[in-house]
Amino acid sequence: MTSDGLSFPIFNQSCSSLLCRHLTVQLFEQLKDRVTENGFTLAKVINSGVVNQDSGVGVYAGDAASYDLFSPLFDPIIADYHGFSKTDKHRSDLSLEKLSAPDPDPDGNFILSTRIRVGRNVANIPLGPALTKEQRNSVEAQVSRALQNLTGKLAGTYYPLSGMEETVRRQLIADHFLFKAGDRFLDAAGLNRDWPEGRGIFHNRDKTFLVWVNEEDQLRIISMQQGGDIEAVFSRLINAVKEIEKSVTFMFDPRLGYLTSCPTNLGTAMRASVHIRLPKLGNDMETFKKITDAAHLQIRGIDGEHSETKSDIFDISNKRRLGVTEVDCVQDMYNGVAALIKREKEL
Ligand code: ADP
Ligand code: CIR
Repeated sequence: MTSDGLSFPIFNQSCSSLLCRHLTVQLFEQLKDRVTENGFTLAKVINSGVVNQDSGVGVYAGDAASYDLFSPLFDPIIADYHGFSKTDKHRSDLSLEKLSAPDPDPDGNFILSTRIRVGRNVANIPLGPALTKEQRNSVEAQVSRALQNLTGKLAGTYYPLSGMEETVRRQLIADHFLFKAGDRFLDAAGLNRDWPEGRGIFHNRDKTFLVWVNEEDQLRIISMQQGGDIEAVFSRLINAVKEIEKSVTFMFDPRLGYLTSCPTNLGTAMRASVHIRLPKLGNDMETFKKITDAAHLQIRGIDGEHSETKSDIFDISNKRRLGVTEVDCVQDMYNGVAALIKREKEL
């Protein structure tokens, strides 16, 4: 069932998304006739959460104006997810020297790989859910041109999704480098329109620096490598972001930080994660969750968001991204991972 925007949506009894918890009939009536200059409406904001009743959040913004016009719905969802109030102001800080994260697993017994990504969108155009085909193609042209100019260890090649060999595409996904196709949450948000045109991936030779183009956000800038050297991964990411910023101006809001299509990514738009093998904690989810909750971490399966864990390997990452700095995000991840390893060794 899609959201028609005329009548209050039907939510299943089992629905526990932030959307169904915060959208009241009164709020729906207040917002249902509002439209941004890019044609984004309440029906579009909530469609993903109405179609996918198992959403954790369920809302997307179509443009910067969506966060203003639909703020009576977005603000409580943002407060609930990030603990960020209406009067809070985001601060960005990409200083490597403020991070204290020595490799928590120097013998390589637990951490398989470390990855830090940030989402970015181009200033003065809509976000992905309201982007036209022409605008999306123009983002791809602008960003791929900027990336081709990178030098040294960041130098690499842009591979458009259109025309990519199926075996290559599947292997890139299996190796955790490329986004999947057909995500139903993104689909209902309007983010898969005209697929695969305008999408692609850039990476350096070693695949330690990658950029996804026109997936959930127009850019996902990624630094990753085997093992647990978090500082090396953060350092490469900072360098890459600064280089790309020289030729692309990103959408930034003084209160909400970097603007992204999903409100969970606002602020730093950063997810710092490890893939970590924890066989003992994996069998004691109560203790596991206690540690991750205290450290503000999220547990995902290793095939990306909404994937289930099939083995004793987990994806552990920072949950908070707004109202905390980039350094805080990585520090949260480091602190929690160090605590998990300590507990795993004790069990
Ligand atoms: P995002 O991190 O961009 O929000 P996903 O959770 O869907 O999106 O993850 C995207 C891909 O990155 C998936 O293939 C996932 O397995 C991979 N990934 C995430 N963290 C790591 C990590 N620490 N090491 C290796 N691959 C990772
Ligand atoms: C959902 O609501 O489940 C999806 N739209 C994705 C939400 C973002 N991810 C998250 O909570 N970590």
